[in-house]
Order: sequence, then structure tokens, then C-alpha cells
Amino acid sequence: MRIVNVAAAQMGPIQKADSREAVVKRMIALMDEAKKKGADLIVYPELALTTFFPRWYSEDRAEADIWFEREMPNAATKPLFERAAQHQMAMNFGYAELAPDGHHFNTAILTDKSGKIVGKYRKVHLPGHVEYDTNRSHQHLEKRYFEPGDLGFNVWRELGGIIGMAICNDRRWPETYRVMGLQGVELVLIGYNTPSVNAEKSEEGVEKRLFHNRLSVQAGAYQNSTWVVAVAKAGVEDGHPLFGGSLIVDPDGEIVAEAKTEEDELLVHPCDLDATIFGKTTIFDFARHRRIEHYGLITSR
Ligand code: CDT
Repeated sequence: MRIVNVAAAQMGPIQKADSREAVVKRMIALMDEAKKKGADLIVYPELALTTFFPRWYSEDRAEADIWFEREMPNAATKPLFERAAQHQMAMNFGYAELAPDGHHFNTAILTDKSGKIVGKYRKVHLPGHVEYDTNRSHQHLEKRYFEPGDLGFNVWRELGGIIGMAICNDRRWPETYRVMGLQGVELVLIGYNTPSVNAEKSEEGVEKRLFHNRLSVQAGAYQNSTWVVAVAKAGVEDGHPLFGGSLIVDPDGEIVAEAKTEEDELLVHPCDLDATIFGKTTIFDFARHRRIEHYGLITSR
């Protein structure tokens, strides 16, 4: 057995007025609880340090730079990195990254147990739109504020296994998991912020949206024989509801833990990375069974 004790640290809402320092305190409280439960790794949501700001339109794009981090760690997040090192706990969280060359990304990082950043992922699938859209019940301006990630879907050898990262909308795309699956991924970490209301289909209930969340994550896990941990930022942010439903899914596609609230809530599960071996060597043995001569269309259009 290769057990990684994984903590999925769902976070409740973050209001526009909440400071990074206040949010980091909440993250540390979740980390302390995870430590008591023996976690090796803690996984926080997408854009974990701030409200989900892409719902707010700024005519001057640069005004949104207040939501971006210019370095990581920085003064506000240093206490989180220090506590992770003290607890000997690896971590994954998302933030808005303003790179030194001026590019803007929706980013996630992975640290080792000493708090050193060992992996970085920049969100590839950016949902939403660029300009203010009067037809929507609320805005989703990720395409305005971020550029598509330029790092691809890599994997990292950490914690005795092969770990990958994705962010929110990426979880709905089979290619996300498959590119990592082809690199042998055993544990995929995904943070998300998903509105409870479909801005273009208001009659769609939150139950349908939670179903699509589970469906995407469970399919990705099963079809690539990998653990997947999907962690929400949830609750009502300045009047805008985000659903919860954080999940830990095993390599059979079964849910082994699921959040019940829309608040800060911790799920901890011992993920045996050896449980990925059966699927990877039988029905999803890619080398034996894939027929890539028939898949060309996927990358040509
Ligand atoms: N953050 C994020 O990617 N959210 C999207 C909502 C899409 S609605 C335009 C998601 O796929 O959950």
C-alpha cells in the first residue's frame, strides 16, 4: 500500500472586503485540523485567497490587478507556508498570478512537505466571456482577466506517487485527465468556484449542477484509474452563490468522501495510490488498448 492521507479543505465564501490575511487564518485553521487527522497533503480551492472576482466587471482591466499575486509566497501567504512546513504537510491551492512578464494566469501550486513549491499549473480551459454580457444573470469574466495557461498538464513525483493539477472548468474536459493519465497520474488535485446558478439557463437547478460536478470528476477518475480530489469554494459571496459538494473519488470512480455544507469543511481520506494499479494494468492499460490512429481529430480541430 502507498497511502497518502489527503485533506480536501473546502472553503466557505470570501467577501470582497475580506483581506488576504483573514483568509490565510482560515486556511491555517483548516490545516491545523488536517494535521490532527494525520493529513500528508491539503488541497484548497481555486482562487483560494480572494473572492471569485471574475464575476465583477472592470472597464479598465488593470483595476482587477488588486486581486492578483505578484510573488508566491508573499507577505500575506508566508504564515501558511510556514505552518505547512511546521506540520510537514504538502499543499495545493489556487490564486490569481501576475507574472513578472506582465501575463495574468489562474494558477495553482503544489508544495512538498517542507513548504517548497515543486509544481505550478496555469488553468488551460477558461470559461466565460471577455465583455460585459447583458444577457447573463451574472458575469463570468475569466476570459477578460486571464490568459490561457502556457504550462500544459504536467505531473510531479511527490509523496511517493505521481500527482497532477487542474483548475475548475478543466474538470469537465476528458482531455485534462487523459493527458495526465498518459503520464501515469495517480492523484489529480482540482480546486473550483462554480456558481449555483447557470447564468444562461436560470431554470437549471443546483442539483443538476452538482450532478455534472460529480459526473465529470468520477468519469475522469475511472477512465484514467486515478484518485481525484475536487475542492470547492462555496457559499454566498456578496450575494452570489457558489455550490459546495467537494469530493474525493477513488480510481474506480466511486465517491469516498463528499462535503455536506457550503462552509469551511474538511474531508480527510487515506488514498492508497496502489489502488490505481488494477485499472491501469487491465481495462485502462493505455499502451495495449488505445487506438490513437483514430483519435487525430481531437487535436486537429
Ligand atoms: N471557475 C470556473 O471555471 N467555473 C466554471 C463555471 C462555468 S460557468 C461560465 C465551472 O466550470 O465550474
